[in-house]
Amino acid sequence: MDRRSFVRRLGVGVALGMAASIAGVVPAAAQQKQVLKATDVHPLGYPTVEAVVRMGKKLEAATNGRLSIQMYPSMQLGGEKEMIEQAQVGALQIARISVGPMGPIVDELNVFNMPFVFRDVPHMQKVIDGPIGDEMLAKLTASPQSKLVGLCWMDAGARSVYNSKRPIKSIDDLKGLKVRMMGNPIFVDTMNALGGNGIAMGFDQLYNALQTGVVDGAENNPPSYESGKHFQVAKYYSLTEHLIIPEILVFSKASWDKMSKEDQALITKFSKEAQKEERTLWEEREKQSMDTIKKAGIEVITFPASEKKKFQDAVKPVWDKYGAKYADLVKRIQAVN
Ligand code: GTR
Repeated sequence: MDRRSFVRRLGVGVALGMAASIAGVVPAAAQQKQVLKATDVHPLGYPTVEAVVRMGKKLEAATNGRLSIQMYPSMQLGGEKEMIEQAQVGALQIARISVGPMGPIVDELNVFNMPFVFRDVPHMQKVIDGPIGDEMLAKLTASPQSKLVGLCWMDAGARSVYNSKRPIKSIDDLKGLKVRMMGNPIFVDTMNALGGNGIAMGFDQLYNALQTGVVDGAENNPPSYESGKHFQVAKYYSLTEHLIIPEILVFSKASWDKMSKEDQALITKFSKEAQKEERTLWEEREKQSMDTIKKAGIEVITFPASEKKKFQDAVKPVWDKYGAKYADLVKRIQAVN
């Protein structure tokens, strides 16, 4: 198209737009397109990422393209610590993070970071789907230092230890191993109580640390172990299931406060749906990840109940140190059937 016809078309477009606004066809809000920046440490296709991408499509459809989500996966905007900081200042709007690094910001959330606090994954799911889950999201939102709005929970199964040195078949095999933990003192203390040597480190540094032997191992759920390719550099996976930590979708409070009540309600509604969708995606992915690692020759070690009990007993010092302040909440969690 030559310049003159381009300018002519532009003129027609502007004139049509003006006419439409004057006639009230295009409401003022429709002109304010907003692209919400979302991020996750995991790649496209990972359950948590896919759930947010789907949420973006729904948002776009419901607002005729006025609101949309641009996903920055695979740590493109940094690790979880950086993601939280950017959300707090409104440099991004949506972050999907583990409750692990949220504990130091909103202490009550730490109850979910306590070792063996949940009996199993279905127990954790019931808790986050019920009143305790709602309360914790509300606490996160109300906490002045969080500067975040808690939108919904996401499932992340149970975390288990993997390492490059030896198959861990009993708790004694953990002795002396340098195991990367998420940045939260509870986790370092948990690993130390189990006999290993807990080292706090960002997820973004972990693959290299495993490869170069800075750490001997780490702990995570099957999809993260598989998707992060950690299984290629740490071949022994022992199903310790010592932590069952839900994940959380947060929205920048600075950005949230600038949105209309209607838009906030829409985002809240789609978040709740995302929580359900992610669970189905998670269950499928967990199976696929286990298949992938087994096919790759990974030794997956399970424990008899008697050995599992040793792991549970060993973390008593962690409960002694941190447990008292969450006692009431823990009672309520245990009462969920
Ligand atoms: C994953 C989780 C991430 C991150 C990571 C880690 O399971 O999805 O949000 O917390 O673990 O170990 O840092």
